[in-house]
Amino acid sequence: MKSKENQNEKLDQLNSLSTSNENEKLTTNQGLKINNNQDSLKSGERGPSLLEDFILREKITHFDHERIPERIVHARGSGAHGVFKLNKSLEKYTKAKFLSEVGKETPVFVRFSTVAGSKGSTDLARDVRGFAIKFYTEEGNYDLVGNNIPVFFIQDAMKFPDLIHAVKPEPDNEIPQAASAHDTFWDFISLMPESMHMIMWAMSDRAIPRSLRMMEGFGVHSFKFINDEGAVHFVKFHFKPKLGVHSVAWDEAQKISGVDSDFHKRDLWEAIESGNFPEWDFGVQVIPEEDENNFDFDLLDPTKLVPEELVPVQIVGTLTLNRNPDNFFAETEQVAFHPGHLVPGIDFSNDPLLQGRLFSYTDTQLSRLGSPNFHEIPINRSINTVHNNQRDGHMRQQIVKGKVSYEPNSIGGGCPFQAMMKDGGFTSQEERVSGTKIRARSESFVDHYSQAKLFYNSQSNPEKEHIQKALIFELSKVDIPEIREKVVGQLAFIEMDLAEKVAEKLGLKVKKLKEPNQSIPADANPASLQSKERDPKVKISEALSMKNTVKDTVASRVIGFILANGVDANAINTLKTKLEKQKARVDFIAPSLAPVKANDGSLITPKHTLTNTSSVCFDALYICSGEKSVKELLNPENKYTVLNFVNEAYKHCKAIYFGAETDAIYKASNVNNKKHEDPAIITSDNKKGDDEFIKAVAQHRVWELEKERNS
Ligand code: HDE
Repeated sequence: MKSKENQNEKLDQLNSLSTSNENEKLTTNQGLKINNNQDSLKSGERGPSLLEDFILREKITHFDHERIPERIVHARGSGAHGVFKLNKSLEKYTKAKFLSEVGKETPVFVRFSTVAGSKGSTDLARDVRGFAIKFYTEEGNYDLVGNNIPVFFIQDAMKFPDLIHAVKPEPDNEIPQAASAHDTFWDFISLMPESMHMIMWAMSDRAIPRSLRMMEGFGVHSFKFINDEGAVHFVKFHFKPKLGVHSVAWDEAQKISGVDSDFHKRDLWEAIESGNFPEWDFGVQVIPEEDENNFDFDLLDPTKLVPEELVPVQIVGTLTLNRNPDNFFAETEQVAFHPGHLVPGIDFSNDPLLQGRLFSYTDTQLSRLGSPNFHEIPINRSINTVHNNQRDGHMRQQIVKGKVSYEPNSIGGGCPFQAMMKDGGFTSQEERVSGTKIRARSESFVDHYSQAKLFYNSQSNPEKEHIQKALIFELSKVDIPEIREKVVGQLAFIEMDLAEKVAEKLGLKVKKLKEPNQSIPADANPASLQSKERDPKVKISEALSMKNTVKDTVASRVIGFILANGVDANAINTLKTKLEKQKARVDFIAPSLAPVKANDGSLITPKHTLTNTSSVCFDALYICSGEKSVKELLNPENKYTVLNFVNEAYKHCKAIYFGAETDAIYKASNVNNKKHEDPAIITSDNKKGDDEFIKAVAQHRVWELEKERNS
């Protein structure tokens, strides 16, 4: 019923565009009312068009320039507005007002993205996800431009263009799109031991999230907090999703890319529209400046994380996304983030990757948005009024009055004045810096494998298997055998068992490398050449495994109800009410879009047909009760599709509920004949019902039964 209402609402909206305000007439960009928007001006009805047709030319010229260059990385994105609320003051560590006053609410705009693919590429690529937040604070905009993975591939900004060139489609034939499974990426990686920790994350299920709402966010680099007294602490930023961190299976990801390449974008949009607002706990790991050198890794090295066992994450705030953009281009496309958009109380560390970023982001906006006035685009405007002597430039919006555009001045009464520190004037940390001018890397960056090991060893068995399979998939797409061999050689430094399992499927023998990067001259700094492992304090970290994530909610999960005429209305309504009470969503899937007549005569409007969607778009399936319905679902026209739904959901470790009288479907599917105690398969036989099903949906998947389900 709901979907019918939605349809009507949509029609109303469409109609309202033409009828809502009769006084709103079509005009040119100069405000001239247009009398005919159907035909161009011609010399005779069948004659050539006239050059003087300024209305046609304005319309087409604007159209010709509708596209702007897409982001060089993170081109594909989805954004939303929201609010950041502080629940616990960090005043002890930082003078940033939005982190000091308990209860304070700061408006935000968040943009999630994939990295490698172009703007029109699929959401479900195996990739890192960007997690960029613009906080519109009263002290100016603060941007936290992070990722869903807490470390990065490289240690120094110098290598970023190389990394991105390697992962992007190959330059001769522009293949493959939004995929790292190709020669140039793995060629680069095979020669970059420092990337191995990140590779473990990127090959894990973190790189194929179920939803943008179910990913963690990390600031990645160490930043600095500065308090009122000038005391300095290092800080790592974390966002932990209240729905838990969940992912799809790789087979599923590939299929979603075909069925709905906007899967994440749509999921975020629909969750917000339905009032299921995505939420994250915001937390910080705070480290006193004097402890900087007390770790078995360098805090400035972006290929390292700070294990939560060493420094716990203090949860201090909540990030909630509660409003979709009104216009994708104006907001999500034109939003311009920059790690250098700071507020007093937060500063950079000397992480050499972060330092390079500080230059890059303004530069890229200049070519992407085309003007130094990108801060005047509504989505980028600070809520604190901007006063300065910058003037002019492309597309200037602000009309500044008066003669003065310099400082100091008397003519303008000295305005605008510099702000004292007590007025919130920004000052950088007074840091003593001395050193030889040198193009080199610190020896303290030299351990490339310990944390790769930490991550791999912290995974559950199914997670480890997924990493192995991802590596096998990726490397099997690499054409040059030597590259595969070298990567396997790198893996051997992480875990011999991992290297051997991958090698076996590639038909290789493991050869441990001696000098991983032979392309770097021998007199270059040794830090980038070899790895000297340290003995890390933490060998297993629970926070790194998704096994330990939140699994007690079905909120915003999408459950597909498969049904046909004669279905048991009562059973459907009972389960649907229970699920919706817990904020899950129910979608009806039927052989056609014609309303389904239930056994009590009521009509149910399907949202999908069996053929316009697929089980990969749902978190769980309910095969609705009713003998007649089952008969129709198993007729020759529907049988294959229905069984495919069930078999795929089974393969992808989802919860499946076989309602009463659906035995024939159960028996014809792959679920049958398994001797297992599978908690996520609900049948009337195993005496389980609605409540067990809902519990199973909340668990997300039974990954531990994956082998059994696929055997
Ligand atoms: Fe970015 N990055 N990046 N990056 N990055 C961009 O800026 C760059 C890095 C990240 O939704 C670009 O506006 C360099 C790390 C996100 O609009 C560009 C280096 C992390 C987004 C750029 C890095 C990120 C970007 C492209 C190495 C995680 C999307 C368009 C020195 C902490 C923001 C743009 C959005 C975007 C440069 C490394 C995150 C070209 C040079 C590490 C989330 O300026």
